[in-house]
Amino acid sequence: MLRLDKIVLREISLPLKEPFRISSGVETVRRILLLELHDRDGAHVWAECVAGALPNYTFETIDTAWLAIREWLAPRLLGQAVDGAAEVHARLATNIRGHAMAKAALEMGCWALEAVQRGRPLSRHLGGARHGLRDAVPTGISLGLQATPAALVERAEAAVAAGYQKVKLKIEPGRDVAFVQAVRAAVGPAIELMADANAAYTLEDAAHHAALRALDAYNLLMLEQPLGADELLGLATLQAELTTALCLDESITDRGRAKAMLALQSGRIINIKPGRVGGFTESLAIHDLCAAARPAVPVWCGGMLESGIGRAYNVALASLPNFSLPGDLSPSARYWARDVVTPEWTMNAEGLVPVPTTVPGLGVEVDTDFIDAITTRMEVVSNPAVAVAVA
Ligand code: OSB
Ligand code: MG
Repeated sequence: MLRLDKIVLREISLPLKEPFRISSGVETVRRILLLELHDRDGAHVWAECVAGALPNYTFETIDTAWLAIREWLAPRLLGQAVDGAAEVHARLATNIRGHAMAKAALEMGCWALEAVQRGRPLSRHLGGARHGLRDAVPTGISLGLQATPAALVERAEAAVAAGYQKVKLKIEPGRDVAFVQAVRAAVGPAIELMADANAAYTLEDAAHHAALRALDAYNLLMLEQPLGADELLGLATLQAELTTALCLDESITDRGRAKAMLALQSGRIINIKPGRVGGFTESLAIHDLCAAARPAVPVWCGGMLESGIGRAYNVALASLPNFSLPGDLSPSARYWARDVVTPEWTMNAEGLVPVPTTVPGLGVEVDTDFIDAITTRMEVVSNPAVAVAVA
């Protein structure tokens, strides 16, 4: 039983070590929305909303999420008895369209709160009775767009040397074939390489189409989201032309979209980001749907440049058995000079990130002093649902 009596929203500002550029925009200082969920029984957890500063990846932003949580979503939980975390998704989704990242932050926080209440690590609480939960998850790196192939090659070689099990290259029209070719030549045929276009191409442009076809020659593990999020038909056309498996990210906003992908054969792999699909209940549904498909559709856990708090949720999800490909789960030091958790997230030389399996909840301590120092705004939403600005 959950009964939230206070939700604290905070924005923190965390500078990336290096700007991260994708086809639709660049992040230099990550503005991150963190939540603290307090249950009436005294249990307390931190959660993270993965929305960015600008509506380039999806239409959600940190500001729309803040509004949605305060005005519409938090009031659906505060002061109310909820049987369990599995019930929260439906509560938040009914008659509130969209705002998946805002919903997910609250919903995933409820899963963690329930894990704390039951004294279980989040991974084991989420996994439930499933067999094959892992103690360490394989990770890949996502490399942002670079000015030259040489700059990308340098980063890809460093990633391989660090032990990453997969190297993902961001691409866009004009920065694609030559960049992928250079990296493939540098790292050799045995490295798992993939490209992610973040929806930058259209089949209506002959040059775009030709570039996507040309990428088929580099033995990519997959090509992620080459076309627009709503282009399931175009993606099916493209998939039929290519040997390379398409992986969908932006297109998969809920289990219905996953079913449509399977039916239309718009792709063969799904990148599950729990924030993008509205939380863990929907992530588990997509995971199970893909595991049951024939042939089974592999899934892997994507990333959104999360802080160490969001990372805890992703690592727990990625410990599920059908997360059979390396996730974008880089350790803290890849992004930040200092992370907001202790211990920071690490990866060993085999590219494995350990899954916390002993401590209840997230499995890392949140560094509240550091968070206080980098907080730029804060608001308490409490029961009764009265919003009070405190900073
Ligand atoms: O498309 O996977 C993506 C970051 C921001 C927005 C979209 C994406 C990404 C990444 C980063 O690829 C992965 C990471 O968190 O390391
Ligand atoms: Mg992506």
